[in-house]
Amino acid sequence: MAKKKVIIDTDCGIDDAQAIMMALVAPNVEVVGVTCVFGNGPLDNVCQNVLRVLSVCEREGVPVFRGSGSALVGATHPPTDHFGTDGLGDVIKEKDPKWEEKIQKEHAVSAMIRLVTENQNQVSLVALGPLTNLALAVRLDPSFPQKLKDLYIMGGNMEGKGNVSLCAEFNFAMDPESAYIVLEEYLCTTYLASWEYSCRNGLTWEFFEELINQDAPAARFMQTITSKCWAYSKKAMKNKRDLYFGPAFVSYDAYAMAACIDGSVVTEKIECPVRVEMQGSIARGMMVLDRTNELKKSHSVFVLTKCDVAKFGQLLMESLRQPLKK
Ligand SMILES: [Ca+2]
Repeated sequence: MAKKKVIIDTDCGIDDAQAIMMALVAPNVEVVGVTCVFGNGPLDNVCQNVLRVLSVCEREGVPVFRGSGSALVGATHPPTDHFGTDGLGDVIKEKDPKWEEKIQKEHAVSAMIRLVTENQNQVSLVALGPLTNLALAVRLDPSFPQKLKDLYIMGGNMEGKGNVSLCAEFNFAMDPESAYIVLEEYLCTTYLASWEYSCRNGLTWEFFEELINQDAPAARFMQTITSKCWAYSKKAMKNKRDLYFGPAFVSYDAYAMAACIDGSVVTEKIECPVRVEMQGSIARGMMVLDRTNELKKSHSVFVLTKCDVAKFGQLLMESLRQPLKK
């Protein structure tokens, strides 16, 4: 069977690293490129983080492209307290002096358009960061979305609960205009793994311990980057997530990736139009579900609601058993 071609658009924080590893290990997936965007860290850090993940998995052949370093509108001030200032928990000391040479010369947005045009209706795009590169892609090539096989997004919210602000989820809040453009103009089949979806399908901290204590380089890498990160500490209760959903280990981006790799991981979803709020003092960046079609939109997306947590956990476990034996 032909492998599923996947482009990963990422702001490579710790959960992105997890999601990328999940794609790399999946036997039915070919990662045709990784495109970088600002978000969990500044763009330079994101690029280096992706290279580190590929190196740990001994998959340096996957091309990495540099994309947008800031939002379409307004200044960007990503919080630095979640996955550290570098996005990977501020524990990696050694820096590859030649990392810039390992990044492709072609811009991420051009690469996305080229790869998808060369493989029409065959590429799944998995977006794990702010949607700036995707918004630029549809501006440069309005036919880009219809050339995709499908689109998977980690982002937005479905219950009005926010993590980075009162009502907005991080990826959408970092660039609300781009999130708006993508959800209005990408008329391809779209699956949304919202913040609440991942939080409602969390795993136990006992599972997390088992996950990172596996005997493989990728597991040891994950253990290192989560070692000093409060987001991966079960002691760091009293955050919004635990307050809303109870304590759990939640690897956000991995939920969108799992849906792409194996559709049967998703057991329930809602099909409806959605829109992103761009104005407002408390709801900027919030996604709303229009279940009664008041917005009169012609396009609906699939908002994921329930996950086969056991199957998802299995994908996580396998993703850290890398590099694969040759
Ligand atoms: Ca991310």
